[in-house]
Amino acid sequence: MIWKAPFAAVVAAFLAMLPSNAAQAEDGYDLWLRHAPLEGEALDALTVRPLAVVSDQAGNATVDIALAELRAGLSNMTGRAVATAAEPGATLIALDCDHPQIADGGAFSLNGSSNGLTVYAFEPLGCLYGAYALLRDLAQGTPLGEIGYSDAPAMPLRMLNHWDNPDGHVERGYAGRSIFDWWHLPERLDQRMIDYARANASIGINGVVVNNVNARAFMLEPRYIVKLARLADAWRPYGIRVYLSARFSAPRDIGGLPTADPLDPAVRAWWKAKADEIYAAIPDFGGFLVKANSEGQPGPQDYGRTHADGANMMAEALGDRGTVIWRAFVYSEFDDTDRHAQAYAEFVPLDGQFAPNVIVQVKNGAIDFQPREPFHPMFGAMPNTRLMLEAQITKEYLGFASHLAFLAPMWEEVLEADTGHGATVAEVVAPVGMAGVANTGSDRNWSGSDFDQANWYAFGRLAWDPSLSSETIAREWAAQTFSRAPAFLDSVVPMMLGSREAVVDYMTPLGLAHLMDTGHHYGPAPWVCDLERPEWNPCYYHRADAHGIGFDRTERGTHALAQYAPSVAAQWADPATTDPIWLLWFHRVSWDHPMPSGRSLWAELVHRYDSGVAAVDAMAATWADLAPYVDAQRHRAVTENLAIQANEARWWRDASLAYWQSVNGRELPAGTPSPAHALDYYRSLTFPEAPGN
Ligand code: BDP
Repeated sequence: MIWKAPFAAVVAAFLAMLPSNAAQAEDGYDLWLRHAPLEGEALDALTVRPLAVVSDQAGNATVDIALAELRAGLSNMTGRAVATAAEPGATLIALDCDHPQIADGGAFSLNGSSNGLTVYAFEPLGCLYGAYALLRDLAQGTPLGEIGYSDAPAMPLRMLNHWDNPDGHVERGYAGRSIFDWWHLPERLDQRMIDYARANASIGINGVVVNNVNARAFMLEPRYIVKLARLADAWRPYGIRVYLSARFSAPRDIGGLPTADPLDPAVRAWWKAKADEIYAAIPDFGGFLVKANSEGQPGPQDYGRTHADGANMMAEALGDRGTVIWRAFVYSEFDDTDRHAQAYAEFVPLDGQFAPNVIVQVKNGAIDFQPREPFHPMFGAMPNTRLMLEAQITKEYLGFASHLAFLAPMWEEVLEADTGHGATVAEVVAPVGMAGVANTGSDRNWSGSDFDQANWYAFGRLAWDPSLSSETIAREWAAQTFSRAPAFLDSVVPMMLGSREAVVDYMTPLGLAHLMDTGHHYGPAPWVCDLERPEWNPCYYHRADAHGIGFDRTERGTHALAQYAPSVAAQWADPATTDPIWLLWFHRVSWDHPMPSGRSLWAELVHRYDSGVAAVDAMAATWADLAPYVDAQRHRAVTENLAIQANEARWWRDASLAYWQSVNGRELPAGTPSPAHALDYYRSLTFPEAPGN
């Protein structure tokens, strides 16, 4: 078959000339780990000579994964077989995973030359992270010989929190059912569990809380411990430790005790025995995540004890084997102070009282994962407590999976914020870590939409290195996920970077918040004012009437602003000088309030809604132009989502404006289109079947 090789070469050359959408359809399952064929200089550097990938530490499970990833990735990228032993004259990629000069904790160094590249690390995990970093660099088109740098994770704990229930439902999940098949574990381990670990390890995630913070106590029973042990065994070589959300009342719920009082000796003994039982099965079990005395969950306050009493009791049970991650997301139906101020008020007085193996996990903002919130005032205010940042990757309040919103700019905004206590938020949490509420599900593309994969990716990358810019992350992700063509990236990256601001504009502009419909949080409902708990009502947050709109958190109002350091509070104290993005978060102003743009508040609000809608239309146009660079299946999927988003952005704008007009009795500025329907229409819409609730 002498014709075969030249014919194949001709075909390959022809295929290389075609835009990539002529290639096989893709469904997104491979995430950013597609390792698409290289071209040009990057390909030449890998194909001038035979390629070999080797390590003296082969045989170690983690090193073997690194070797297998490199061999498979390189062979995909080059279209050639990769040798598993050094051959004379080969380009050698070597893993040295026992190198004393590199730090532990996953650090690595990549040293490329024209002859090959060595990954240096102190331990196998560093080699694995180095291998993924190398693949990431190559997949972006960097020639092997130009790769040379050292890297190490900035934060020790980089974790995902799954709000997955044991029955497969995912609270605030918009990507299908849970990826965890508890029913068939431990006997059956789905391949998805390995692919999930790969994806996480490739972005440095090293901890996974497998179950919802609204936890079922039975997940601590022996039958679940064996299931969890199977996952722990599967993920260990990927550097991932498992954690459980623990229900505080478990000693009562499943332990047969009459109380869960943290100071009760029998309760303490129960948790100690439970911890021992878990460690016997999972020696590197990470620890417990606890949501206590929040939204109806049990906690130490049920017994007149503090959060520190509860957390320290569980920390004692774990000892130096693990960590208690105690959530600061608390607000109470019996507390009529501003919800914004409640977590700070409960936790800051406890500074210094938490055991060394307790971490307090603080949401990025003081309310609840809104499209935009100022950083939580607890950051920087508890210097003697280990604080960790909690971000939400799943888009509960940002349009679910169908709205394109790249969240790195939102997290970057928080991480870069100067707390006024001598550190940025990133500096406060860097010694501890970051947790992200996962957006994974059983959907083929994992996250319910192709672009939501970018948020999983961005979370991991920022937890690894919070100084990375959103732009760098977007570029990396888009190059690996879709196409490294410069023309594609120059267009898709700005589109991603502006996408979250578009959501802010059409949902909650100028510092408005929590205007989503009740329960499921799908769509607008600023008119809801009659729910039993005041802080569940959108009216509680916007406070709009004929005179004005906004929440006064200055000393004339709830004084929550005083929880920020003086230098920060000063920036937001005066409505005339407050950045408009925070205006209605901290101030109540009249509809005629003059804005820096020269418009009145009312005109500015209308303008922002219109900008948000226009931005979505612009994203759809940009994406349409990018069809030549993207396989048809994923291109169409994104196009369909953008059409949903365009409709829903208009719905948000129209419903919100119709409601504000009903309150302020004002006309829209000249030339502004009226809402498509009367307010009653928007109010009549109900969505009992909305997902994730
Ligand atoms: C809210 C979610 C709710 C979570 C809660 C939490 O609506 O489902 O249980 O946060 O973080 O945003 O505990």
